[in-house]
Amino acid sequence: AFVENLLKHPTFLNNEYHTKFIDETPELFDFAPRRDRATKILTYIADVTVNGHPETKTRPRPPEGLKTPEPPRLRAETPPPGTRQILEERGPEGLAEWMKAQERLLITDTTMRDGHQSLLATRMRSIDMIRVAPAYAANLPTLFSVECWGGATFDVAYRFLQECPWQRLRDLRAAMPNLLTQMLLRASNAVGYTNYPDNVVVSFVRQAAASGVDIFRVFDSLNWVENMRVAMDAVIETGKVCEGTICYTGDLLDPARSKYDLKYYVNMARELEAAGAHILGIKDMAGLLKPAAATALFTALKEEVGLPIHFHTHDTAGIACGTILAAAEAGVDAVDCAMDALSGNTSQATLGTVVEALRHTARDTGLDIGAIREISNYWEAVRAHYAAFESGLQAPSSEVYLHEMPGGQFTNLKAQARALGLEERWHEVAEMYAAVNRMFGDIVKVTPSSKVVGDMALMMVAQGLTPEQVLDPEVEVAFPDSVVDMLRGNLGQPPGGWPEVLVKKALKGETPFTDRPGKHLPPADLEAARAEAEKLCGENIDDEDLNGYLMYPKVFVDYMKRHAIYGPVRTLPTKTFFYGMEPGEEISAEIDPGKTLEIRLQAVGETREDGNVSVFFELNGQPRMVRVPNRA
Ligand code: BTN
Ligand code: 3PY
Ligand code: ZN
Repeated sequence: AFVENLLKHPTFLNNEYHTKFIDETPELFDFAPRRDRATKILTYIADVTVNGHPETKTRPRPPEGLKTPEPPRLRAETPPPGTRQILEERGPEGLAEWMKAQERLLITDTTMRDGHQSLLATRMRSIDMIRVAPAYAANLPTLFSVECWGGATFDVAYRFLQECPWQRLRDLRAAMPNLLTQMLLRASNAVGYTNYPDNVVVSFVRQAAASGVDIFRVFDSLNWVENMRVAMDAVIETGKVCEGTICYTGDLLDPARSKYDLKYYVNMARELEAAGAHILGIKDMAGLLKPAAATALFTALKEEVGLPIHFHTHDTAGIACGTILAAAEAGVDAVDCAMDALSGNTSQATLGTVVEALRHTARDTGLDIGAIREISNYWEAVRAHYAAFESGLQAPSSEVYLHEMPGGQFTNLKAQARALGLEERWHEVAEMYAAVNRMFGDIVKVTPSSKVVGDMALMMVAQGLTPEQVLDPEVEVAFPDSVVDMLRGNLGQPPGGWPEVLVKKALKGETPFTDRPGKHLPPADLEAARAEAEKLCGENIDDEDLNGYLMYPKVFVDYMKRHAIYGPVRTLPTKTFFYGMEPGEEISAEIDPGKTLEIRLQAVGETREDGNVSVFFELNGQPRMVRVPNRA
C-alpha cells in the first residue's frame, strides 16, 4: 500500500521525488500492511534500471560484462582456532600477554574498513565483504584481526548503501568465528562528527560489543586522553579489548616542531596505559611517520610502556612498507595492512608485500601468501564494481608531508573542492590546509578535527582570504559552523588550548568551554529517543536501531523510510544495486537464509503519458510487473 500511495502521489509523479518528499509526506506511512519484500526489491531494481542510481550515474562506469566476484575455495571445513579463541579463553589481558610473546609480526587486515574508506569513498557494500569472510576464517586463521567496522563505514551504510551497519557486523562476526573483529571508535565522537552525551557513548559501545566487535581502537581527534576515558571504560567493562590509541602527527625528528616530540608520545602512551588500555595503538592516519622516526618511536615506547603495540599507517607518500619494516625491527607487535588489491596510495601498506618482505626473518608473519593472493584476487574483482567511486589519484605523493591530511579525508576533500569549482586549485587548498593547521595552533588532524580544518581551508580558498585577514579584527569573516563549534570547545581541548585571538574573533566574545564536553552535555533519555524514532519510522525500534538513531537521527530515519519502500536491497549483487539490470539478465538475492529470489528482467516498457514505466520481471519463474516513474 505504501508504494502504491507513493507512486500515485502527485509530487512523486511530477518527477520531484526525492527522499525529502518522503520525510515531508508522513501520510504515506498510514497504510498497512506493507508490500512483500520481493515486490519492494523489484521496485528498487526497476527504479534504478529506469532512472539510474543517483550516486553512480554521472560517474565512470565499470567495464562491460563484469561477473559477480567468486570468493576463494575454503581450505578447511571448519575454521581453525585463532585469536578470537585466545580472547575467549584468556580475556583481554591474556590476549595482550600472548601478543607480546609472539616473535612473528602480527597482521591486521583493514580492507573491509579503512581500505575502501580510503580508496572507494567508503562505498563497499556488505555483501562483497560477507561473501569472502569465510575464506578469511578458513584460509588465513593466523591473522591477528580484521578491521571491518566503525569509522565512516557506519553512517555511509545507512546514508548511501541503504543497509544496516549492525547487520553487517553480525554477519561478519558469524562468518569469522575464529578471528578478532576490530572497529575504529572516535572516543566521545563515537562514529559521528561531534561529541555525544556520555550515556550515548556507553550505550553505543555496549551494543557494538554485543553485536560482534572484539577490539575497539579508541582515539580522540585532539589526542585528549581525558576525553577518551568514557569510551575506554565502557569497552573495558564489556570484557572486550581496549586499544587506547595515540594519533601521530607532525614529525617527531623535526626540532622545529617540538610540540609533538618523542616525549609527547611517550607521555600520552603512559596516560593510556594508566587509563587501562590493553593494547597501545599508534594511529598514523595521514602516513606521516617516516622510517627513522618509527625506529625512535617504537624503540622508546617498547622501553617505556608494558603494553603490546599496534601500528596503523597509510601509504599516501609511498613509504608505508618501509616504515612498517622499521617498526617491526624496533619491536612493534602488530601492524595494519590492506589486501594488495585495496592497498597503496591513501590506503594501508600492501599486505602481501609486508608478508613477503619479512619472510625468513625473525619477524616472519607465517601467513600463507597463496591464500593472500586468492583473497586479493577476489578484492580485485570486487573493486572493479566500484569504478564510480575511484578517486583518480594516480600516484603516491610527498605533498602529504605538507598538508598532513588523513588518508580517509584526502579524496573526500578533493571531491568537495571539485564540487566548489576548486579542483584546478587543489594544490592551493593543500597549502591552505597546512596554513589553517598552523592558525589553529598545530593540532592533530583526524575525524572530526580534520573535517574542521578542511571546511576552513575550502572557505578561505573560495573567498580568497589569507590567514592574516582571518586573524585581523578589522576583517569580517563568516566562519564555518564546524569551526565555531570546535573553538567553542565542543570537540575538546588540544594541548595548550585553542589560540585566543581566533577564539575571540570566531565566538564574538562568547565564553568557550574548556572542560570535557561530556561533562556538561545532559544525558540522553534513551527510551524517549526510542519512542520518538518509532513514531518517525512507524515501526518498532530495537536496540541496534536505537543506537543508530542516537548517532544519526535524520540519516537513520531516512534509511528506515527507504527500507519500507525498497526492502532488503543489501542482498542484491553490487552491479544490480548501482546499475539495475539488462533485459534477459538473471540474478539471485538471498533475502533470508535459505530464501532466495531468482529474478530475471524480461523487458522495460515505454514511458506512458502519466510518466510511468512498466518493468516486466520473472520472479522465481512467475511473471511480475512493477511500475515506476521515469524521472529522467
Ligand atoms: C540514496 O538515496 O542515495 C540511496 C538509496 C537508493 C535511492 C533509490 S536509487 C533509485 C531511486 N532513484 C532515486 O533517486 N532514489 C531511489
Ligand atoms: C575515521 O575516523 O573514520 C578515520 O579513519 C580516521 O582516520
Ligand atoms: Zn587509517
